[in-house]
Amino acid sequence: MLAPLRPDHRELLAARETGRSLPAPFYVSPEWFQHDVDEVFSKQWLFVAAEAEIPEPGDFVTVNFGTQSVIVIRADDNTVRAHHNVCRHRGARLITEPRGATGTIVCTYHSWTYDADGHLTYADAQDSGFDRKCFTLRSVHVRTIAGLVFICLADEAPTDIDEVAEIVEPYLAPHNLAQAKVAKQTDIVENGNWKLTMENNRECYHCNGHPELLNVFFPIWGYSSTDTVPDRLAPVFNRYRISTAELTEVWDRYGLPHRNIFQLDTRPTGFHIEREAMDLAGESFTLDGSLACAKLLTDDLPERKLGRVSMHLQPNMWLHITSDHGLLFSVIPIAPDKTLVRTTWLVHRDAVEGVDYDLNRLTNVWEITNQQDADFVALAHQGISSPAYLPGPYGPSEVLVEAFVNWYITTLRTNMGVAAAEPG
Ligand code: 3BY
Ligand code: FES
Repeated sequence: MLAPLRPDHRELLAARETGRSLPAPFYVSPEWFQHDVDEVFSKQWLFVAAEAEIPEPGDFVTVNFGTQSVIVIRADDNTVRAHHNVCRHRGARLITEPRGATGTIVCTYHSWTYDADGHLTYADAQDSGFDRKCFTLRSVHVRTIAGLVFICLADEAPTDIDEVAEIVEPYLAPHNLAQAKVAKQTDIVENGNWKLTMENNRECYHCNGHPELLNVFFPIWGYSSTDTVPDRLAPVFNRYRISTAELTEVWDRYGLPHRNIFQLDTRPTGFHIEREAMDLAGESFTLDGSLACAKLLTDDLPERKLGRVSMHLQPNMWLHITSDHGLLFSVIPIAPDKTLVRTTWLVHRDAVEGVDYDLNRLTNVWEITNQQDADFVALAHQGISSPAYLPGPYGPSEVLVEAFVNWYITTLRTNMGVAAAEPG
């Protein structure tokens, strides 16, 4: 049974003013948290894993949020399947480990046994009329896009995922993430609401707080190449324009799409994808911008300097890909003030640690950046928890934050049947 929408919350949702951060209850109230779990995380497509995490049949990861748990497993035919992690006998959770490899899924309670497709293959001591076919695991929608695994828990998943895949696949597929291997994965629990984690990701207004990342990341969000930029950004913007012109030739030579596509708040599965130059050596997310992994992700794309492909997808992911590695981020809400941020570094399957890459050099800049971001998110959550908090205005460099918040409000209004209040 879903939590009912309190009248004051219905009013807040109807009346939300655009152009400003959200009123406090959206971030701190346990009821809103439950609405987010029920109406956003249980209904949208969620990024939950890289295919590289489950390369062989039988490899699985489990994804938990709220009271839900899902098994994402590679089947014998090499496709990825997702099932509710709930036994069809008397409901026990089947797999408690976060990841692993298994020939069959065996319930530890009474040993009902399922294959990777979810079929019940064994149930001891049943009547002669017992039909195993009636007790297949309840499946969850699953979709892979260029090596990224998405699930949707709704009975009817948003259908625009096919259009999104068609647009983003040509950007992502040349980087071979489906054939990559995981070099490292980290989990950070941020002390803030999941929306603050997403909002923080969607702007570089705070990027002076990321001196290491800023060596290579042009903080140009919200400006187009013809805009007049603030004085402090002028030198960096100049370098950005020159590198972009150089890289555009390279991208065109290899047929790599690079148009900036911004559909973050105009569709159910909102997304943004872009190909951008990077500063200094322009090759990778290292302190000097030079490669972190000598073996590039794609054998037939031998350019070290490709800049980055970046994608942002509502509600819970973003990624960056350079010529030598992929960096994937997924966000899972744990509590109103606790959010899991999972970061996965992917390199070429044959890249050898200590030979082709040094793990510390590969992960250093983003491990530092993630910690800085976690600190910002905690500060934001603390401030918003005070009765003194009032929603504040978004500036020009916060367009992606605004798009996230607008998408979130539209999604909630649609899913909860709440109309926007008449202005005035
Ligand atoms: O990863 C990102 O896309 C954002 C932008 C700058 C900082 N950051 C965490
Ligand atoms: Fe799973 Fe009984 S609850 S076998």
